Formats: sequence, C-alpha cells, structure tokens
Amino acid sequence: MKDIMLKKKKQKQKRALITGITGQDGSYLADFLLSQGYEVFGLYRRTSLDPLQRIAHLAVPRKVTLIYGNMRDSASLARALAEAKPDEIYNLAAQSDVGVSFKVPEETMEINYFGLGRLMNEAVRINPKVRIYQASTSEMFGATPPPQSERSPFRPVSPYGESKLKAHQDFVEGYRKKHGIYVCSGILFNHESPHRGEKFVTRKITLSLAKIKLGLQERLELGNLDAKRDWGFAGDYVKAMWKLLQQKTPEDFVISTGVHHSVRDFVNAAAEVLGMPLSWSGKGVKEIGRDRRGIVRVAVNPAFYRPTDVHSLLGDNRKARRKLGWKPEVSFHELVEMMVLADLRRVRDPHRTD
Ligand code: GDR
Repeated sequence: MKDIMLKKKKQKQKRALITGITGQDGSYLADFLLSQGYEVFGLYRRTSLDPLQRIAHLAVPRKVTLIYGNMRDSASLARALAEAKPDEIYNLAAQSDVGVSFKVPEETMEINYFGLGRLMNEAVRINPKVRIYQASTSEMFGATPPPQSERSPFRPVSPYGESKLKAHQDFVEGYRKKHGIYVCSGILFNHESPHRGEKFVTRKITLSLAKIKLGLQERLELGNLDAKRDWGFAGDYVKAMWKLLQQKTPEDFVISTGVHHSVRDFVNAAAEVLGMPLSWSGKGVKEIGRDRRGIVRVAVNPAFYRPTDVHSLLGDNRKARRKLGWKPEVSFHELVEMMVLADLRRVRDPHRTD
C-alpha cells in the first residue's frame, strides 16, 4: 500500500527542463522549481571554463540532473528531451550579451532564433502537450519610447534584439496560433543579482567599485552613462517565469519593476553603499566621476559604447500584477546593496563560492 502511494506521488512529480542552466537565471530558477517539488533537468554546454560554478550547490549534491546538449544540434536536444521527458521547458539558453551581438550577429541568430526552433520542433514531436517558456526580452522594444507594455510596438536596435524578436514572432506567437501549442514569452526587463555575469554593466560596476574600495583597482571605465534601465532582482523574476506556465491559456507578459534609473544612477547608488560618494564633471565621453579626494574613479571609454543602444526602458507590469498576481519584491536600492556587499565579500575572500 505504502509502495503504491509512493509510486503515485512519484508519478505526479512534475519534470522541468531548463536550457541555459549554468546562467544567472538558470540557477535561481532551478532552486525555485526544486522548492516547488519539481524534478529538474538542466541542459548545459561544455566550455573550457568551469560552466558549473553558479550551480555547484545544485550539481554536486545531484539535486539537478545535468544533460549535455547544444542549441545548435537537434540530435543532442532530442536526446536531452527523451531523457528529461519534461512537462515544462524553460528556454534560457542564449547568446545574451547585447554588445557582443554586434560582433557575432550570425552566431546570435543561430542560437537565439534557430536554437528555439530546433528545441520546439523536437519537444512538440515528443510531447505535443509540453509547456514552453521562452526568455524574451525588453531589448525587443529597442527604440520604442517608455513605458513599454505588451501592446507596445517592437523596434529592436541590436542583432540580439532582432534575434529574440524573430524567435518570439515565429515560434512563440506563430506556433501558438498555428499549432495550438502552450508556449509563451516572458518579456523580461533587466534583472540582476550577485550571480550576474561580470560583463553586464551592474556587476561590472559593483565588482569594480568593491575592488577600488579595497585598493585593488584604480578606476572603472564604462560606456553610455545616460542609458536607462528598469532593473529588478533575478530571484523575483524566475517566479514569474514559472507563473507564466501555470496559466490556463498561454499568454505573453512584461516582467519589470516599473521604475528605471540611468547607468550613472547605478554607479552613484553603489558608490554610496561603499561610503565613497562621487562627484561628476565633463560631458559625454569626457565625463568623469571623482571621489572625495578628487581622484578619478569612473571614466567614460568610447570602446564600451555600442553602435546603437537602447536609451530608455521602463516596463509597464500591470498585466503581470493583475493576471499572474506577481510583483517585484526587491527594490532598486536593495538590489544595489545586495550586489555591492556580495562583491565586497568576494573581493576580500576570493575563495568564497556563494
Ligand atoms: P543590456 O544589459 O544590454 O540592457 O541587456 P547591459 O548590462 O549589458 O547594459 C545595460 C546598459 O548599460 C550600458 N553600458 C554598459 N554595458 C556594459 N555591458 N558594459 C559597460 O561598460 C557599459 N557602459 C554602459 C549599455 O550600453 C546599456 O545601455 C541585458 C542582457 O541580460 C540581455 O540578455 C537581456 O535581454 C536584457 O538585459 C533585458
């Protein structure tokens, strides 16, 4: 009897496959799905660097089953799907660096667009009832002025934004309409955390300022300080991903905080946390930020400008609040403080893995 009960319970356990498990969102989402009782499978790509760093706490105790696979390779995706037999798929795998996408536009399209096509074709062939979450992005709005909502037009200004828009139109909207598949896009605005990659501007700022504070770095060089982003906490946003797949009918949602700040604001907030406020002078590429002693700590370097940049993103999240019952929990200043303090701890003790 007990065995039958256990079996029944086991049968009911939902299975999720996360592509891009080794990224910032992959690790938060895996933690969250495990807490919801899911069996979690993660698709990962072998690289020369240790790709499992962010998920060591999940991979080593084997909480997540890792499956080797590649978004460029249909056969590897078919194998992964056959092993994971997912009820839900979260497609987080991407060439996600907007700046880099100008240098490798074809590769960006190959992974972000064709990759989703391959994944969906294989997934639906195996299980037409599977539910698929696609990581869409506020970069799809591009030049559309703020605030941006689900009804705003898409006008991407980068190869990254274009690849994500095409994936959204062809495979999310298209497959949903034509084939009745449960697939939806979370149109996520920027979301950050202490696990953000070091090349993205928030993490670059918090890590560099922590090093400057401890005398290990002279100055921080940035590009466009005037760009405005709607920055939220990744831990909050993965909950929205899950909620998107629990709806009766699949729909797309903007996920954002509804507040935005400039890159300069982020620098100022981080510097304040470290007790080293900055004063600014100059304009454009000549702009600099000095500390109390007058030493230049932040400077603009044109090398970090993009050929075209998105100037201002501010997400209207009312639909998500209303229909999903989702709201962001971590404020801008709490997020900045969380990231700065984590980097300060890491810089003081480089052996930390948290
Ligand atoms: P973004 O994030 O392009 O919005 O995409 P990023 O942090 O790279 O840039 C934000 C803004 O900061 C400006 N900026 C700099 N950016 C970087 N990386 N490095 C710099 O030195 C620098 N100086 C100024 C940028 O020009 C830009 O305006 C992120 C990614 O995670 C995408 O994958 C995701 O889809 C979107 O967020 C939502």
